[in-house]
Parts: sequence; C-alpha cells; structure tokens
Amino acid sequence: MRNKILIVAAVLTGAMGLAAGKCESAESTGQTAATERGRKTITVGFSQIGAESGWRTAETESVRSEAARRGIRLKFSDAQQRQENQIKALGAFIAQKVDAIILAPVVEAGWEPILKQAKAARIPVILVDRGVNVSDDSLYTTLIASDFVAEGKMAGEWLAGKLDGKGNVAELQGTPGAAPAIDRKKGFADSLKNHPNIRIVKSQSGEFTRAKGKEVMEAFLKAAQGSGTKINAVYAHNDDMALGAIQAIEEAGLKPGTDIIVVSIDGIKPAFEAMVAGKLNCTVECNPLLGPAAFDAVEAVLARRPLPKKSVVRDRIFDQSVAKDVIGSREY
Ligand code: GYE
Repeated sequence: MRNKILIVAAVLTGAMGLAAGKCESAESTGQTAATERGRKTITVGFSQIGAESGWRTAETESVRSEAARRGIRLKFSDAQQRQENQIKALGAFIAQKVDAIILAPVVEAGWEPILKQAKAARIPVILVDRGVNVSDDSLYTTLIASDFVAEGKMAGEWLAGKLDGKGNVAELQGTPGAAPAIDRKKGFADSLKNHPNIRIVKSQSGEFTRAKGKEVMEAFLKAAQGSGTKINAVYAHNDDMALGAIQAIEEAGLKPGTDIIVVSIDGIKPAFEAMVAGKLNCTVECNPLLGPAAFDAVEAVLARRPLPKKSVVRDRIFDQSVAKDVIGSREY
C-alpha cells in the first residue's frame, strides 16, 4: 500500500509560513484564539513514540508549541518506544472523543485494529514522521513525512564519493520495524549497487539512541580488531547513534572523521557541532518541525477540505565544508 500512496510534495517551510501568519492573532493561551475565531476549542490527542533522540524532542516541541499557538487543546502521550502503549493511548483518545488524533507510529505493522476503531468513531488520524503498513489506506487521513529511502540514497552517494568507491562500512540501524530504519537501510544499499568495492561489513540496530549507538560501535570495533577487517566508515540511521559511535571510536584511540568516516541522518544541532569539530563528516537533514503541517491537516480535515494522502518533507545534505556557515541558522 505504501507504494500506491499518492505523493504530493509539500514544502514544509511554506506550511510553516502559514502557521506563523495564524499565530500573530492567536497569542497567549490558545482558548483565546479559538474563541476569537468564533468556534469551539479543538481537542487533539498526540501519541508520541518517546524521547530517544534530539530529532524526536524537536518534533514534540514543534507539535506542543503549534497547538498552543493555535488554541488547540493537546492531550500528549509518550509511549516510551512501545507500540502497545501507543495503542492504549489511541484507545483512550477514542474513549475521550477527541476531535482528531496525531500519531507518530513507532513501527510500520500492527495498526489496523486500533485504526479501525478510530475510523468507526469518526475520528481522523493524521500520521506524522513515520508511515504504517495497512491494507486499507482510508484508515488514516494523511501522512506527513520525509522520504527516508531518498535520505539513505543521499548518504550512500555522498559516502561512495568520499571513499572513492572502495571501503568497509559499519551500519547502525534505527528501531527494528520502524519506517525510517527499513527505508534508510534500503536507500543506502540501493545507492551502493554501482559500487561493488564498498561493502557493508557490519549492520545492527542501535535503536536510534546515543547510548546504544556507542555500545554497538564498541562491539563492531572489537570484532574488527579480532578479525583484522578494517572499518573505514560508519553509516548511522540517525545523528544520535553517530554521536555515540564517535565516542566509541575516540575511546578506541582512533580519530572519528579522519580514521573512520562518519555519515548520518537528521541534521540536529549537535551533529553540526560535531562536523565543525571535524568528528562527523556529513549529515542528511530530516526536518522534525512537523507541528504546523500536522495542525494544518487537522484543521483541513475538520473543515472537510480535501487533503493529499501523503506530503513529503524536502531534505538537504550538509557536509563539513558548509557546517560552519550554516550552524547558526539551524532551527533544531
Ligand atoms: O530520524 C530519529 C528518530 O522517525 C524520522 O526517529 C524519525 C526518526 C529520526 O528517533 O532520530
């Protein structure tokens, strides 16, 4: 079903511009904004995955602040990485008869029963940042996310150039079963098809966290030492795992960014700092500031305005050569 999705490119900054316009008249506590516009306060339930990364924290903040700005009452639930907690949260939102649900789904599979309940209760579900695998795409209203396959490809193509077409890569994968982990792995592997002398010699999940990224990288380095296979580069599915890997590389007495090339995805501020320090080589942006676009979608569906099935957030790639110049303008 994911392949069949109609892809409509939405430039996120455009959506944010819209939101900024709205916020001027809607200052202070949200209630005011809603009453000013003469309608009842909207209540939205937001089921968030957790707080595993800098990216996720930025997304949570974007949703929270945008709700406040628009005068929308937000019910926030942190699932601590567990799908069962998200399903419970959705059940509670349905019982409380919220007007709409925003869901950042931790994994792709297993959502049909609860989404069917939401549909039966006529509560629209807006998916943000990660997609789901369902046989009936009327079970959700719209998906607002980056193209993770494209991100993985950008990282792979950049790395192939940097390695001059030859080298051993260790891959740190995201949460097993999560859309960005599946797609970033695929995009990266696809981009290496034309580079037979670049080999992925290790690949394991670091669960999108700094601590786990460090732990897995330590194990990779030990195994490499034992077998005599040199690791030339690390590809991490997010910046946090790359930052953990950088620590592991330093503790092993090697120079990250020089002895081992490090490329990752997200583009959070600490990644730019690591690039300026010469320890991270490259990051592919993945914009987490999805609050404005998510609430545009909520307001549209409640006003019965048509919405595309998917809006793709556009991402760019940054390497060390530009890090110093752009770090000051990074918003997350
Ligand atoms: O890249 C990672 C996070 O779903 C796109 O989740 C998101 C990913 C992001 O924890 O840092």
